[in-house]
Amino acid sequence: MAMLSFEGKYRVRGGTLVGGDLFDFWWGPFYVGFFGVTTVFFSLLGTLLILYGASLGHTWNVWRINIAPPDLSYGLAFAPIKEGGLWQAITICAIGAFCSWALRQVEISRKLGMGYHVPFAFSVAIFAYVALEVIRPVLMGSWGYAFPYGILSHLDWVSNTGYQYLHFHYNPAHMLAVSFFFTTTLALSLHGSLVLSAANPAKGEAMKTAEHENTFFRDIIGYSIGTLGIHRLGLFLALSAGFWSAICIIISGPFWTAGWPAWWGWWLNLPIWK
Ligand code: UQ1
Repeated sequence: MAMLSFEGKYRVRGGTLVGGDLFDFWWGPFYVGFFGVTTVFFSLLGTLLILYGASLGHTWNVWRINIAPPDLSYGLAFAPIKEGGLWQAITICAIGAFCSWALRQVEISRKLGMGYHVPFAFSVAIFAYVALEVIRPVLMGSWGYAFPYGILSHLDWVSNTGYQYLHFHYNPAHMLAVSFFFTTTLALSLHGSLVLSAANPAKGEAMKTAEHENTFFRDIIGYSIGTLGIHRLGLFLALSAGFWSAICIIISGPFWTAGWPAWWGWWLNLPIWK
């Protein structure tokens, strides 16, 4: 079915979570819905607050603009607007926009009768952000532990926070996250190259199919995970990367305060070395 007639068939009422029919319409190609309105509201307000925050700073150099969270001494209270309150408002807007976007994905999935895999996957990315900006600062007792909004300043934050634990690569959850990130790129490069190789035969020859793809992997490693399986594996790998990233920072501080190399003491202290 051609795209335009498909859209005509499936642009149907219903599936909304909030607002009933009120926001159940399209703006050009975009489905709006209640959460389309809230997405635009939070993104616009957040962007304007970032611009205002930048205007209060010392530079318009995009690399060096910085909007910092409140000082540690404010704890978990609201801070004055020019002392981190702006950062707090921007964070509320960001979370509002991200969650609105996820819920708009849910409404579109419901309309189309699809599974919720897309909003579920996006929610893991939201979880990673919320882990850094809300969960860990709340567990540590101050918004000042969150990362600042700025290209170089947030890199400085990552470096400083990492060195506070001496060597962040010894964090076992960080090890898992990094391994999942690398394995994700391996899986996508295998999958992308396999599909393109099947879709691009020699000139004049017919395009190859899933049977060729299966056979390639059975010939080379004795196993093919299958065309649906590779997408399940890819989603699992990518979500695991995001999930363990969130875990590795949540445990740093709230549940482990020494350097991460020292965590491996349990290995050195095993009775088998005695
Ligand atoms: C695979 O087995 C498969 O099934 C045919 C694909 O689908 C097109 C793939 O993209 C890849 C990469 C594989 C091989 C993957 C493993 C884990 C054996």
